[in-house]
Amino acid sequence: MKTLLTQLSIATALLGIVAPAYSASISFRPAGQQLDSDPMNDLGVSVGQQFTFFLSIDTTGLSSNLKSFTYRITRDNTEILLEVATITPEADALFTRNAISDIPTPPSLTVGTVLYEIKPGETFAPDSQLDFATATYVVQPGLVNDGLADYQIELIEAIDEQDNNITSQFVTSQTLDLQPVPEGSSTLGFLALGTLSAASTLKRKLKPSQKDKTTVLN
Ligand SMILES: [Ca+2]
Ligand SMILES: [Ca+2]
Repeated sequence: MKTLLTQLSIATALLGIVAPAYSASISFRPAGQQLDSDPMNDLGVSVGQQFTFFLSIDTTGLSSNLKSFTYRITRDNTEILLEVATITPEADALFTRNAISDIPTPPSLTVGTVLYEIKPGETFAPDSQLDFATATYVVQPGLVNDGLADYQIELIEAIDEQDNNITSQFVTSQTLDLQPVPEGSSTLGFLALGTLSAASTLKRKLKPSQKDKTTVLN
């Protein structure tokens, strides 16, 4: 039984590499990975580094079209500072984006709340995945490995076409602890890494020219 469970978890992990989102969810990439003993996922970055989160909504398993969703981003300004956040062209074709509030919260957090509403005549069907926003940050001198969330997304409310609140059908939150990486490993921070093997493969492939290209694309 234990072997079967191990195989199942390995299979799940493998599936996760191909299709990270396997149920209705709100999420971001890079999701990081476990780099230490505290339970939160970690991402190694360097002070001064610019990087981009890709925010995604997944409606796998829902039974009705999604009409609107409201989410909250909490970020720690001592470790990462927001440069710019924008709706993606793909999402802009379907949704209107309304920034509801962006509130500094002592000692160092800012909490942003955003509402996406489907445009008239458009639909966002079940079993769809959409990168709906990008958010570019610069890593700050306060970067530290403290096991606390530096970046968190929470789905506050999801409403379907029949005006039902379907929030409970989603995986509604994800967190990440940014932390320093040793010299020479900073390229890891540019990537969404699922596994250590993926990390080593990608790290080998990441030539300086590609790194520059990544930055420009962001
Ligand atoms: Ca951790
Ligand atoms: Ca941190």
